[in-house]
Amino acid sequence: TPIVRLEDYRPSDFHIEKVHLDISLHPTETRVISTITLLRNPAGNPSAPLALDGDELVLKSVKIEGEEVSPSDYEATPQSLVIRKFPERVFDLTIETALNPTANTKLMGLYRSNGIYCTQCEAEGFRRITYFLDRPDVMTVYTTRLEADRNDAPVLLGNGNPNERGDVPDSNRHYAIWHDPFPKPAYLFAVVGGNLDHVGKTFKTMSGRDVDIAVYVEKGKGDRADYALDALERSMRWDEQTFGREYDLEVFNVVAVSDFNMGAMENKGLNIFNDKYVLASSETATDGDYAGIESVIAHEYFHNWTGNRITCRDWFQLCLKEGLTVFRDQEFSADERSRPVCRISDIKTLRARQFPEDAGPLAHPVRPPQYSEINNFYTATVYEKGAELVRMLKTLIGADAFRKGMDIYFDSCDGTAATMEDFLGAFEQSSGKDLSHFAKWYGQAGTPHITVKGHYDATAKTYKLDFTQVTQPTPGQPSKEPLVIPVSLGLVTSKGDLPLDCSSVNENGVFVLDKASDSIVFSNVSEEPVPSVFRNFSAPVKVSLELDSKDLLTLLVHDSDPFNRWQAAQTIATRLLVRMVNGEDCKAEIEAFASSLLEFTNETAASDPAFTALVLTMPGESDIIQEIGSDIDPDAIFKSRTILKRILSSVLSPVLVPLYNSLANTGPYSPDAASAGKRSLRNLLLDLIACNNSAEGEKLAQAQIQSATNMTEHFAALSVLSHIPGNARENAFTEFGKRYSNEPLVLDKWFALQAVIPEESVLGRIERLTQNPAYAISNPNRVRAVYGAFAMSNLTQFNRADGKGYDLLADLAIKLDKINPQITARLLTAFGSWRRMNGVRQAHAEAALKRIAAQPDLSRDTSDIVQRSLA
Ligand code: BAL
Ligand code: ZN
Repeated sequence: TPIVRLEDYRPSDFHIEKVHLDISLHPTETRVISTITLLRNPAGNPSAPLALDGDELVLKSVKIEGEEVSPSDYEATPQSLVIRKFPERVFDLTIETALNPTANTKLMGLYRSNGIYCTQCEAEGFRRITYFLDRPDVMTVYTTRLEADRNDAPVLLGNGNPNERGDVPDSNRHYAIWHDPFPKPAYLFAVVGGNLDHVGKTFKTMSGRDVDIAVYVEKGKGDRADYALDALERSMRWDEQTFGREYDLEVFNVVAVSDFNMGAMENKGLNIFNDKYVLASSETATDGDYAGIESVIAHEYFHNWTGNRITCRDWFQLCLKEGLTVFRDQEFSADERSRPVCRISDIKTLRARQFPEDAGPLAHPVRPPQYSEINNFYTATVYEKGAELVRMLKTLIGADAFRKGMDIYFDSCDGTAATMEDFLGAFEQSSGKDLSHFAKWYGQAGTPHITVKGHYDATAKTYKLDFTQVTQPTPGQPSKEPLVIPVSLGLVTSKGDLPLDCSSVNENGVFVLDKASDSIVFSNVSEEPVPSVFRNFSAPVKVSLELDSKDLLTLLVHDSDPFNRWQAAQTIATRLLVRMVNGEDCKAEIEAFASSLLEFTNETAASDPAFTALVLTMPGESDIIQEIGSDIDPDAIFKSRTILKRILSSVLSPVLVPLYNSLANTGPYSPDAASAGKRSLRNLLLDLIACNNSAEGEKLAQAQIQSATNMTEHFAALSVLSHIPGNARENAFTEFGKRYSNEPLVLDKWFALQAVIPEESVLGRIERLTQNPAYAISNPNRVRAVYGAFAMSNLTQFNRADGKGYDLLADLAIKLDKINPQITARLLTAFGSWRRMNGVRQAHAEAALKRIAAQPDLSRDTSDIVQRSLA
């Protein structure tokens, strides 16, 4: 497979002044007539032929200035159209292609989802609609005429503003013309046609312009679109207030479809969403779903400035829009909800998804230097680590210079296809700082490991901190350089934070580590403190700090930084878990730790239930794997976690049931963060009760299912039951499956919950789930619910010693690759930690990967992941 390299970037040989698309929608015979106005780019190769990208296209005709071009004057394949004879001036090229949206199961380009015509063009889907210069630095103005059967598709939507609509005389067809005045790359193109319901309102922008905003959903689901509309309105207001960014078109439409590869897509003025991130009602969506909708709606909306108005020069710059936009949506959620709770949740996601990626065969820098399939780089590294780099930048230059830098970036790059260098340049200008060393974060893969040692000198009243940083080699990068690492810190005693008297620490308590090792000394330190380092997770690094449990408990109770309070408990628990995995019995120590958590719970449960729930949630299996590193025994990890939770439950038992009862819901459901926080603690308590007393847990869970007034309570109770084998569980599953048989998004939760049951019989259960009438291999949400949950979240069964878990995924991948390569490749990233597993597991995983690799006609997506995983 050809490799695309950043260093080979060359400007396009042609500009496109404008494009006019005439799309006549039909389930199997859609016609696309594209007229592009072209001229040579003076910066390109003056003798280059016109080479347009295609993908599985059927060409019907080619015209230049309205004249049919003879087939001898061009070379056309489904993958490209090369024209060698054309006028050396501005000219119109008209291309007609024929598409079959119904047969398009890759869900890239134009396809049908439940009868709705929709498109997905990022990264390279537009070339599946027409031949084009499908690269993000070719930006142009689009006018789209969309035509369809009036009954089949009464709603016709496009990018930009609506211009005109009407009936096609003497037919049952109608049309709509949309014009987008903002030049954009092809990946932001979109159309939708279907029989849709919508909710909408008028949004007044900060300069007083009226914008019609609307959320379109499948017929009959209009009552589930209100929260998305509300989140959209709040996002628009927030971007005005926080970054001074105003919306720029007369309309903004969001459309939810049920078959979608990604979460959502930021097409200009016409965001298309996976319905999972739009549809919500208290009966069908959990608190987590509501939070997800809020953040994805915000994310896609924020792309209007960070992604659309300023786009990427090439796909290597993907983090320019994604890392920055994730940062923006995280800040939005933090402002709308509890900032510490959001931050800890984001860090948990980063550690669970990005850290393993950075430590495995698929590790790559936030700005990768090369790719063979760009779809495989929509990763946790580009998105989540990319967001952390933006956050570090803010920490390093300060909030004022950061905001000024964003203004400079918006002013200087608006309307362009930009690079990371353009972005960082704006902050060099606003801060007056040289960011060239910081920029190495974008090119170096791997998670830096920081070791910190503290020494107190009681006589001199000084406290010294020694830092070292090391990053392990990653594929293609055998040696690593020291990075610029902002260390936000404090010195904590039982009376709280000490003043920081140290010239190396700025007024915000930040020390910048930019060497392999460095030390700092604090003066006037009145008593021996406990260092609190990497407050608020100030850098995406792993930290080793020699603190004993007593010190960590001091942080849990007294640290002014909520993240490090939470981290202190996590560190204690992780250490205990690792020792247990190694065969130690740590009962007495676990009990002591649990007693501290009991005290903590008594103090914080009432005032901050959401934070309490986070502290009481023990480290995940993935945290333990990362701590241990290699020769992983999944069964031992599972067992240790179970024992730890049992002991915690038993020590907390005096408060569990009373607190659980006191948090019972009164009044109607509201998805707000405070109410959700109470539910999260209550549901965690139910889980703890069941850990140690399954009879009591079963009884309470069944009662909670009966009394639940919303899906959060209902599903949490079902989750608790799912860990207790027996009739109660099976009956509850059956009931739930029946009750929601017509609710695919609800069934996805039910699919996933069953797929992660850590029991040998789960393989048969998965087989049965895929026989459910609601299951469809063609729908990414269903496949992710069953196989994604199994492979990513069922540690013991996916990594079974008999290899049957790996085989299950391999069998699915071989089948699915012919239908949807993008989803197949994504699922196979679950093999990313196969070399960490112990003995026989590795051999089974390798055999499964090799079996996939040996398939004929493997897609580029799947082949890329499999090859890199085996390398
Ligand atoms: N651009 C693809 C989906 C997203 O990150 O918004
Ligand atoms: Zn995005």
